[in-house]
Parts: sequence; structure tokens; C-alpha cells
Amino acid sequence: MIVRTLEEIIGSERDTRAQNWNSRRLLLRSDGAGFSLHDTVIHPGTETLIWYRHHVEAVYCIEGEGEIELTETGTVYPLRPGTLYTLNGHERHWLRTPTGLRMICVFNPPLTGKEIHDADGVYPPAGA
Ligand code: 9YT
Repeated sequence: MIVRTLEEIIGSERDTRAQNWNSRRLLLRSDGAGFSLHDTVIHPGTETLIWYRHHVEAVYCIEGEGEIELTETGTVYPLRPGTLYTLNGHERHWLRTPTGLRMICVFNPPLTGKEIHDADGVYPPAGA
């Protein structure tokens, strides 16, 4: 059994900072749960290109307003607290927020640690 608090993650090596977001990684592959679980804060006024080619991500918005736009179709989905999206087709997309967002994110396969997006918005495959 694993019990952790956000307070002990913040400022630790599990608190991963990128230009547009902070990801507080509550569970990682080394925890052996089969998925990773993150409390992610997206900074206000940002636009981020994301493409999880090697992972499926589920994202549940709990604070803030924003949108995702699929690059292939131009389809835009508004985000607000209570909205879930799941990139089960590895959809490449823009994530935009004027207000900032707080999201609970699950990755399968689980992230290993310090992944941040490359220039294409991709995280490397697990084990790479
Ligand atoms: C929504 C999203 O994918 N944001 C980027 C960070 C990611 N959630 C992560 O690594 O925790």
C-alpha cells in the first residue's frame, strides 16, 4: 500500500517543472501500480503542443478553464471543472488556457520520472 500527500510531493524530485506546467507525480512506474497518476498545474496564458505517441493519457479537469484543439481535424473541446478527456487515439493537440488549469492525469504505460515534452510534444516510450 502506498500513501502520499501532495504536500510531500511539492518541491521533491517528483515535482516536474516544464515551461508551461508543473506535474506533481504522485505515482510513477517504479511504484508498480501499472499506471502513473499526476496532479498537473497548467500555467495561465499558455499554449502547449502535446502528442502522446507512446502513451494513453486520461485528463480530468478540477480547476480553471481552457480548451484542447485536435491538430488533425481542428475540433475544439472546451475544458472546465468536471470535464474528462482521454487521448486513447494518441491525438496530437494544442492545450490552451487563459486562466490556468489543474488536472488529474493518468498515464498508461506509466511515466518513469522526469519526462517533459520534446519539440513535437512527445514523451519517449517507457524504458527508452
Ligand atoms: C494535460 C497534460 O498532458 N499536461 C502536460 C503534463 C502531463 N499531464 C504530465 O506529465 O503530468
